[in-house]
Formats: sequence, structure tokens, C-alpha cells
Amino acid sequence: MAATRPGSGATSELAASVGLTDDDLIGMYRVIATARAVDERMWVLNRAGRIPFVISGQGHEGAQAAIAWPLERKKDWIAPFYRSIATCLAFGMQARDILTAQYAKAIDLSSGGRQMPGHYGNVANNLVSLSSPVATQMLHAVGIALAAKIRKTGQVAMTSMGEGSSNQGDVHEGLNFAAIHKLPFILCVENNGYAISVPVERQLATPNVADRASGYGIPGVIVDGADVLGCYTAAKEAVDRARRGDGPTLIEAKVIRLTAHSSDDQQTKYRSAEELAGLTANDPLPRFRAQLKEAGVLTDELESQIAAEVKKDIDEATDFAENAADPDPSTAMQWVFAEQWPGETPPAWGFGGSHGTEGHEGDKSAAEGAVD
Ligand SMILES: Cc1ncc(C[n+]2csc(CCOP(=O)(O)OP(=O)(O)O)c2C)c(N)n1
Ligand SMILES: [Mg+2]
Repeated sequence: MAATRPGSGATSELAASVGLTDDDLIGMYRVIATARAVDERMWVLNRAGRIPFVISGQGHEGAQAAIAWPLERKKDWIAPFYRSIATCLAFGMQARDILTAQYAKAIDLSSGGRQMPGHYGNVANNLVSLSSPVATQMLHAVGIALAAKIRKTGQVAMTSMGEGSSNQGDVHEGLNFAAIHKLPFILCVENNGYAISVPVERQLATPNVADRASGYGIPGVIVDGADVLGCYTAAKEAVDRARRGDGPTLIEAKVIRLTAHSSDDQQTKYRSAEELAGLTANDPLPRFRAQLKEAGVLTDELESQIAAEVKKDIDEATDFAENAADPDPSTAMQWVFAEQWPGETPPAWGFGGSHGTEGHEGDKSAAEGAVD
């Protein structure tokens, strides 16, 4: 079967079956492949002592790219979580942005090197900076959805988290509120079967997180996280429903966690060799690749071309991040507290940086006095 060329605007039967073009399918594939490659690079850099900590999205990428796809970049909002590499790439971040954050460089978009690695955020791409306490992003995203409804902007807000995090009280409060007020909101639970070492049976008394949706009077949809187009279809329906004003949807994507919880975890302590070996059958990357080849959307030649481009991108991003400047230590306290508010007294340690105490000479003695 002849493959369609990128940029041709062609629509294969497979793409048409979900209302997309071949460029969309290749675009999704590229995001998934890039997310996997940058993730694998992070582990190498961690084990080589170059970056301190990795929390991985491997196994989640298919669901993440597909579920972010129907949301509109720079219009809608996503409050991601620490495994959301593919979500963030699908929403406009680049491999370079992921790696500069891992290296905690001054240019890091997420926080200028201040947050833990994996704490994605990028205001230019409507990605909300995340907090370490799990599920706090729920209230941020519901709040954004409320603002969108009040302002009648037509925006949709989505947040994602793991199944363990979905047991936090914030999730109940957020879903209940969003359902009552029919907010344009989507909760995506990426259920990988573990909360660190705790298996799902010890986290939930029901088989599915999505079963809870009926308690809020909203749709609860379960999707196979390795079925990229199934995830896309569920997300498209949820986005359409939200934009129509019909309220929120809970999507539960059954995904796999291909790595340990983080670079500080040893998963062989609680997962058997058989379990780990069996995971590859549900790996979204080879499954989507095979599906695209079968449909004639991807040829061997195009696959090699994309692989070479992704490798070049990751190599350049690594070199860029290695060579980028560290944050100036004198700026460590910048953006922690509100700065340069008229009449504000700086904390005892100053505001930090060039636009800290210098701009507030008059306040300096007051700050010193505060130490006493
Ligand atoms: C409120 C809170 N409790 C505990 C933790 C420690 N912690 C970090 S990740 C994690 C597991 C979360 O599991 P899950 O939501 O299933 O996400 P996964 O890591 O499996 O993707 C825990 C307990 C935390 N960060 N915040
Ligand atoms: Mg989990």
C-alpha cells in the first residue's frame, strides 16, 4: 500500500474513521516517539550522573498524546502531572524544554530551575505549573474551567493524574463542583496499576476509577491506553461535550508503567520478572507504529526518517541543556514571593537578584529589623 506523504493533507481510511488526517496521525506518532526518546535519554543522563532525578512517562505516551490532541493549543488549558511528557509535547513544549528542566538550567521554561524535575509548566502554552502534592492540579483545572464558563471564552480545561492520586479529597470536591455547574472540564486518570509500590487493589475497592463518575452524574469512560485512536475518540467526545456546555467527563486510560516509579525506586522489589516481561505487549509505541503501517500511513522509510529526526532533536536538546547557563544563585528567592509590590517589605533575605533589594533600598533596613 502506498504511504501518504507528510504535509499532503491526505486522509487514509484509518484517519477518516476517527475524523482526522494522516498528518494528525503522523503528528501523534512523532509526539509519542519523541516523548519516549527524551525519556530514555533522561535515564541515561541520570545513571551517568548528569541529572539528579527522573520520573518517567514510558507506557503512558499513547494515551497522553491522543487525549491532548483534540484540545486546542494556546486556547484550552491543561494542568498536567509529573508523567505528562507526551501531554506537554503535544501541547507545544519541545524536547529541549524537558531537558533544560531536568538539568535545572536558568532557561528552563517550567520554573527557571527552581522546581523538581518533572514539574512541567509553561504559561505560553497554557500548561499550569504543577505542585508536588498529588491531585492539587484538580482544583486549579476546575477553577480554570469555572473562569472559562463565567467569561464565556469557549475554553476547556483538562487535568491528568494517576489512579492513586484520584483518591485524594480534592478530586471528589472538584468533580462534584464541576458536575453541578456543568463546567467545561475533563479529568483524565492514567491508571498504571501502581501508586509507587502499592498495587491498584490496595488503592481502589472498585475495579475502575471511572465507575465513580455515575456518582457525580457525569460520563465515565474507560479506554485502553495502548489504543491511541480509541483514546483520541474518547477525548474528542469529552472536548465536544465540554464546549457544548454539557459538562465534565472522567476518562480513565488503562496504561502501563514501563519503568520504576522514579529513578530512586527499585521496582523489582515488588514486580515479578514475568510481570515486567509481559508489559511490552501493551506498549503504545510499537502498537501505534504497527497500526499506522498496516493502514499505509507509515512506511519503513518514513519511520526511519522520523527516528533520525527524533534522535537529532534529542541529541541537540541534550547538548543545548548541557551547555546552558545555571541559574544565578543570587536569584534563588526570585518568584517565590510576590515581588516589587508597591510599599511591600521584602523578606529578611531580600527579594534576590537585580530587581530585589536594589529596587527597595528604603525597605532594606526594615527587612533587617524584621530579623530581630
Ligand atoms: C498528597 C501526596 N501524598 C503522597 C505523595 C507521594 N507520592 C508521590 S507520587 C505517589 C504515587 C501516586 O500514584 P498514582 O497517582 O497512581 O500516579 P503514578 O505515579 O502511578 O503515575 C505518591 C504517593 C505526594 N506527592 N503527595
Ligand atoms: Mg498509578
